[in-house]
Amino acid sequence: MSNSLSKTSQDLPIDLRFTLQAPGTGRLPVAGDWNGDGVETVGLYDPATQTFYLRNTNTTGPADLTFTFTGAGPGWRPIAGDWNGDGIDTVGLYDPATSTFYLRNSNTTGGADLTFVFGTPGTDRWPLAGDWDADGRASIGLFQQSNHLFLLRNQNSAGAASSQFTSGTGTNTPPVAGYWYMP
Ligand SMILES: [Ca+2]
Ligand SMILES: [Ca+2]
Ligand SMILES: [Ca+2]
Repeated sequence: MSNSLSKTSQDLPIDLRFTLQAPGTGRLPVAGDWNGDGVETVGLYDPATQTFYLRNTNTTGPADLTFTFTGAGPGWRPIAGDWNGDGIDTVGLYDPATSTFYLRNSNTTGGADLTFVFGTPGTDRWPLAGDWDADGRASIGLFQQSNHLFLLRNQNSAGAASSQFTSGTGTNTPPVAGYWYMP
């Protein structure tokens, strides 16, 4: 992972360095516990082919899971979380053109199990996922890069933000959620 993703410091040491062997350009990273063993590992999403590549260990090697997200469009951005509280993180996609989330409850080829609109469209919108209210289920959020506004919702459904706040500075700071970059 690049230090540029860090939200806490430019000086954090890199603890792990490895390659997910899924060559190509334009891949977007995701992270999650794909097999429920308590360890978060990496994955990549290829918007050009709507294909996810997930690996179950943070070591160099090929994907353990490869599948396509049926119905995905170009420009959609990946997220991952345990939407249904079964201990397994699964993938989702966010379409910034319509501000629509598409969440799937298994890491297999298929379409969205949950589809809903949250927030307003904009190319500066980046999707987030986390268990914001600690009820055992992950839900979605948005980071609006232009004004550094975080919008979090505690349910995976259409509706208003459960909380919102501004944070950070700079113009090219993608958000992160999870434990890897916490101080
Ligand atoms: Ca795992
Ligand atoms: Ca799950
Ligand atoms: Ca939750």
